[in-house]
Amino acid sequence: MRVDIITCLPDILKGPLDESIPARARRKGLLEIHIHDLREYAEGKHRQVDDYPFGGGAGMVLKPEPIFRCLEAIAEQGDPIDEVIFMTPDGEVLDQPMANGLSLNKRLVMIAGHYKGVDQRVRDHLVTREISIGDYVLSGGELAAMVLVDAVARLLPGVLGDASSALTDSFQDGLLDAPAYTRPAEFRGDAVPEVLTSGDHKRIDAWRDEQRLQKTKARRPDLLEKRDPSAD
Ligand code: 6GU
Repeated sequence: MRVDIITCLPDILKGPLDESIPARARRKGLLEIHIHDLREYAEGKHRQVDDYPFGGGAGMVLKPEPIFRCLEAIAEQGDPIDEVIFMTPDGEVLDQPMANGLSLNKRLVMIAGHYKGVDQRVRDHLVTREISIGDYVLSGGELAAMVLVDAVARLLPGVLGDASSALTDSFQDGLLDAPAYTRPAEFRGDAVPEVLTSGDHKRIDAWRDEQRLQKTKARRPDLLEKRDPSAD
């Protein structure tokens, strides 16, 4: 998969994408990330990327011309673009099924804007999807774009070592994960549940299923209502 990210703050994005799962996906050649500094597509001595909102109000709005020019330059390279995603708190809220669906694409573009937004003509003419990462406001779309890249990158075939591990995640079948333990079997007087050291995989699976169900009931009953019964 290729992901192009359009931003005025390219430095924010560099660190996280050079670490952990996105970095592993890139090393394996399964993910290619191109970061585009919007300022390079802005004109004039000041290379201005934003301006005051027509009609007044607080905050600056990203100008349309640099974004159009940047996207046109991006579209000339590589495979056809599948989705142009604008990261915005008023978008569709990201969840696991959405990440699964996006991971099937060959090429995504993400636009990370200011929190006061972007000229509406960008949204009307370039953007094919608007995505939020939750019901709270961030100061820009960069961190949200990172979250989306990470959620998608770990689903690309071959990125995770154990092929089944993405499928057993919390949320992947609508339930939260069971508690996990590692050695030592007893730590400061607190022992690992006996079943996990029993070697009886049928019992272990049954215990985990029950733990997942109880945890989901207690913490996220909304997930049980939304759940697809065929997930069992
Ligand atoms: Cl995508 N952008 C911003 N600025 N804030 C957010 C968000 C996105 N998702 C949740 N809050």
